[in-house]
Parts: sequence; structure tokens; C-alpha cells
Amino acid sequence: MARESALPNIDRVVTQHTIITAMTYSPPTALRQAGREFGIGEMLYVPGFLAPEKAEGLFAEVIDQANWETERLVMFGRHVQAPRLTAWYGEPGTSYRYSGVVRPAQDWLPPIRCLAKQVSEAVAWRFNYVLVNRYRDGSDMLGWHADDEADLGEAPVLAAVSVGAERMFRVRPRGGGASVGRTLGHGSLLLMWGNSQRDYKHCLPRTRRPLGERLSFTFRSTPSALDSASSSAAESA
Ligand SMILES: O=C(O)CCC(=O)C(=O)O
Repeated sequence: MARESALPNIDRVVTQHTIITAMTYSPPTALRQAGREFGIGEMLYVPGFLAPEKAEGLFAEVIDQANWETERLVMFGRHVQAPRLTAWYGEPGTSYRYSGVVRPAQDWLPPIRCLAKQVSEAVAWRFNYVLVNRYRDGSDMLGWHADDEADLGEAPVLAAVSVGAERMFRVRPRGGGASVGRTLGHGSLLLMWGNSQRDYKHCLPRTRRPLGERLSFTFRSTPSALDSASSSAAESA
């Protein structure tokens, strides 16, 4: 029997998650038509991806229900607290390793499971794990990085939904060159695919402007979960 959390297109995306098909991923036409090219890399910005009332409900529920943690990071050999709060959710048994630490997913919160389904359908890619970042004000931020961990495969497909305060998101080529910025609005979707992680870095800079809180949900696909999803799809067939 299919589980309530089952996401669409399982067979198709399990196949897609091979390196060759991930390299050829391209967003569906409907999403391209709703979106705007970022202007650098293989990235698409889709304003108003979520209806305003849905975005507001999601914001309030997740602020209230998530198990927020302050990550401890090692920077230049010193332990520091990350300037943001974080939570991880996904399908049972999934985990994701970054900055040298394995983060097992907590089982989806209902509003995040619903969002994962909506994003997977729109993007035509099966996401099974999400990193949720909570920026309490303009002094919370995320530094330059690429989501290029081996767990995500050769050419990761990543989808980030923003709710709450608008924040600037910047992208720059790894090899040097000017950065390009775009304001990520309430209810928007930012899609990254292809060589975006290999060739570029991105960040969410600090700002002195007085700002309210913002959440971002960065959906990913981890191969361990795709393996277990593949067997559960076979069992339910
Ligand atoms: O908060 C954002 O929009 C950026 C999130 C991000 O870069 C990440 O999760 O890797």
C-alpha cells in the first residue's frame, strides 16, 4: 500500500537520480514560463510559487512546530555558533552529511510533507529531504558555499522555497567574477540544477536593514533515501 508520504513520480525520479539523467535535468515548461532566469548559472526564480495564504500558514506552523537548533560550526579551527536556526526533515531513514556531520532527518512535519509534494510535482523531481533555515533578523545569514556534497550526486537539483521577510540571495562564479543578486520574495521558489553547484557559490548576506523573520526550505534528494524509496515502491507495486 502506498504510504501517505509517498511523493509523485517515484519510478521516474529514481531513474533520474543516476548521474547521466541528473546531468540532463531541465525544469518543466510550465515552471519556466512562470519563472525568470536568475542571470547566472542554471537557476530559475519563480515568484509567487505559493499562494499568499498558504505561504503565511506555512510560516506560522513551521516557526511554531519545528525543532530548531543552533548548529555549532568549525571555522578556522574554532567552534562557533551558526548565525541562524536550523531543522532537518525528510523521509524516514534519510540523512545528509555536510560540514563533516551527518544530519538524520526527522519525519516530515505535516505542512512540510505537503510542501515537499507540491515542490516535487512542480519541479518534476523527487525530493526526500529538506534543510530548513530560520533567519531571525538581518544579522542572521548564510555564508558563501555550494551544495556540492557527494551525497547529492554529480549535478544536484535543489529547490528552495522562501517565506517571511524578503532577503537578498547572491551567486558568484567559483573561478572569480562579479556576483549577481536577486531578492527572494515571500512564497517564492528558487530552482538550481546542472552545474550550479560545481561552478558557482551562493550566499544569503547579512543586512543592517530592520527585517522580520524568514524561513527557507531547501529541498534535496539523497541517494540513501532514493534506494529505500525504490524498494518501498517495489513493495507497494
Ligand atoms: O536561505 C536561503 O535561501 C539559502 C539556503 C541555502 O543556500 C542552503 O540551504 O544551502
